[in-house]
Parts: sequence; C-alpha cells; structure tokens
Amino acid sequence: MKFLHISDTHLGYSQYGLSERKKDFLDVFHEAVDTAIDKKVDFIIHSGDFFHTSRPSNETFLEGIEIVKRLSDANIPVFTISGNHDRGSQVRDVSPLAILQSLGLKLVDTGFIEHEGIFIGGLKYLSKAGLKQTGGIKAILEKYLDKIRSRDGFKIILLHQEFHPFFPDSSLYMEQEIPEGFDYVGIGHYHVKQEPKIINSATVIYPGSTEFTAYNENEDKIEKGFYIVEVEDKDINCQFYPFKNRRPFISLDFQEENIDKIILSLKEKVESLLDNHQKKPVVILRGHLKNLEIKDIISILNKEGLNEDKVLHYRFNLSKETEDITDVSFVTEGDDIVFPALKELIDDENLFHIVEDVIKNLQTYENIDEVKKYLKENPDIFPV
Ligand SMILES: [Mn+2]
Repeated sequence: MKFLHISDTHLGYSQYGLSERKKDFLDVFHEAVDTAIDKKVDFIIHSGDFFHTSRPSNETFLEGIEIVKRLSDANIPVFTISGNHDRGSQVRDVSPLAILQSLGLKLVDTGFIEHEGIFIGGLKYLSKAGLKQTGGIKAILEKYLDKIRSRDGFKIILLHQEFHPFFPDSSLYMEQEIPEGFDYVGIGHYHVKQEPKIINSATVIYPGSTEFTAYNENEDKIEKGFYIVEVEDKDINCQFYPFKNRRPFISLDFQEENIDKIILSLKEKVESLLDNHQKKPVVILRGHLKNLEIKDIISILNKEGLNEDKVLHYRFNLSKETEDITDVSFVTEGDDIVFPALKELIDDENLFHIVEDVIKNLQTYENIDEVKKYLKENPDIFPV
C-alpha cells in the first residue's frame, strides 16, 4: 500500500495581492497530483488548510474541483480534514470542503472512513474553546479507537492542531494527546516540514505547507513538498518529494555599508535562477537602514536591471535605526507581553481563551487586507 501525504495547500491565497502567487499555490498542488498519478499511489491524505479561506472565490472553487477531478479520474481518493483556515464558521455554515464531497473528496472532520481495509480517521481543527467543549483531542481519539481497536488494518489519523514545541505557547503535547493504537498520524498546521518521528508507536509526520504563506526564517532552508509513504506489513517507509517548480524566495541580510556587494550577489542569484528556467523570485531584504530610504534602494535595483522583468516581488523588512520605531515583528514577539496582559484584563477564563484564539488566528494572516477579508467572512468570530 502506498499513499501520498500533503498538507496546508492554502489554495486561493493571492500572497502580496498577486495573481501570480495564487497560481503558484495551484501549480505546486498540481505537481503533487502529477506525482500521485505517476507513482500510482492508492490514495492521498491531506491534513488541513486545503483552501486558504472558508469562503473561496468561485475561481478557487473551480481550481479545487479540477484537483479533485483529476484524482478521481485516476481513481485516487483524497481524504482530508478542515484546517483553521477553511473550517467555516462552524455555527452558520459548513466547511467549503463539504462542497467538494459530491465530487469525490472524502472529508473526515470527525470519525473514520474504512477504505479497502484501511481506517482513515480525522479530526478537524479545534480552537482552544472547541477543545474545552469537546473534552480534548485524546478523549475524542480514544472514542474513535474504541470502535476499531480490535480490527486488523492500518490505522491513520489526520490532525490539524497546535502542538508543542512547534507552537511554543501550546499546552498540547503529541505524546499526551495521541493515544496508542494508530499506525500513522498525519498532522497539518505547522508549515515547516518535519522528519518522521515515532510517538506512542505511531509514525508521525508534518509535511509542512506546499508554499510560503508568511515568509518565515525557519522555513528558509527547509524544502517544501510532500511525503509518499509505503507500507508493507507493518513496515513504514516515508520519502519526501520536494517540488521541482516552486517559486524561489531569496532572502538577504541587508547592510547599507555593503550595498554594492549585496546587489551583486542578488543579481547573480536571480540570473542563475532565470538561466535554469525557474520562476521569477520573490526577494526579501532584511536589515536596517541608516541614511538611505527604501525608494533609494528601489531606484538602485532598477538601475541594476533587477526590476519586474526579473523579480516577481520585493519585500523590504528594513527599519530605520531610530529609537522611536517599534519592533516591526511586534505581532509575534509581542505575544509574551500581550497575552499575559490580556489575561489580567479579562476575568473570565473562557472568554480569555476565545479572545486569544481570535488574535492568534488573525496573526496567521500576512496583511490587513487578508484580515479584513477574514473578518467579513466570519462575522461570528466570537463564538459567545
Ligand atoms: Mn496552514
């Protein structure tokens, strides 16, 4: 038996407001589908965030339908769960993935599906409030297992959850939450691919996201792709397949003193990518400005021919070195200050967790337009 495990495809995400980035997310998904067909996998598991939002555009729905259709034409079933991005409001509406069910997508947000003697279970993303209401992951998974524990057959569970240490503030530990009894645990939500690990006798894998959603230094050196898992008897062999045609990201540390050197090195990197018929890169410059302004840098880049013909997008993470400028990465680094302060402010513990969930959810979006869109789509964001 052979299956492909992919996660966090975030279909429909126009990062930086660019239609090219939206297409990038679609392209890599199709690359995975190509491999699934080529390698004749028996089925695909997807551990959540298939779509980037719970209200994909009609165009994005068509893209999702095309993916599911290509696979169903090839007789490859796809099992998935709803992630935090695409689970729907839970109160007023269903997950957008429910729409794809009639086309063959197998949504396992709760419980198990038996497929040719294999048990594929899933649990959709649960917020802290949701975890409290339901009694927690372990209790839910124990209930699933009660029904099938005595049955022979490979047992897979799909999760999309914030586990420690990937989410340092989380109090969810895989060792405690995943009961003994599963053979394979496929997890989504953390976007940096992890090597297979054995936890409570199960092989646990995070394939990571297929593309950068928010550019993160930790993801820089780690490849993006998916796993193909081969199972013979109880022997499990996991191989990672990096994408061959993913949008390159170039991240450079910027210092004004070395501007000539940095531009030269960027030029070499960009030319070499384009010579190898890769997509135009996204370039991220990080560091501090002293005398120059960002517009000066743009004009230098233009003069050097590093314009839109060669670079898809520039992201400048360059703050001026003056005291009155606050840390640009306030949102992530401020958590240690913000949440304890909020906790003091909000007496009711349940309400605090709900507010905390909402803020953390909003932090996963990269810019204000994305947040606005999310808020519009989720008017009942406070489930109180
Ligand atoms: Mn995700």
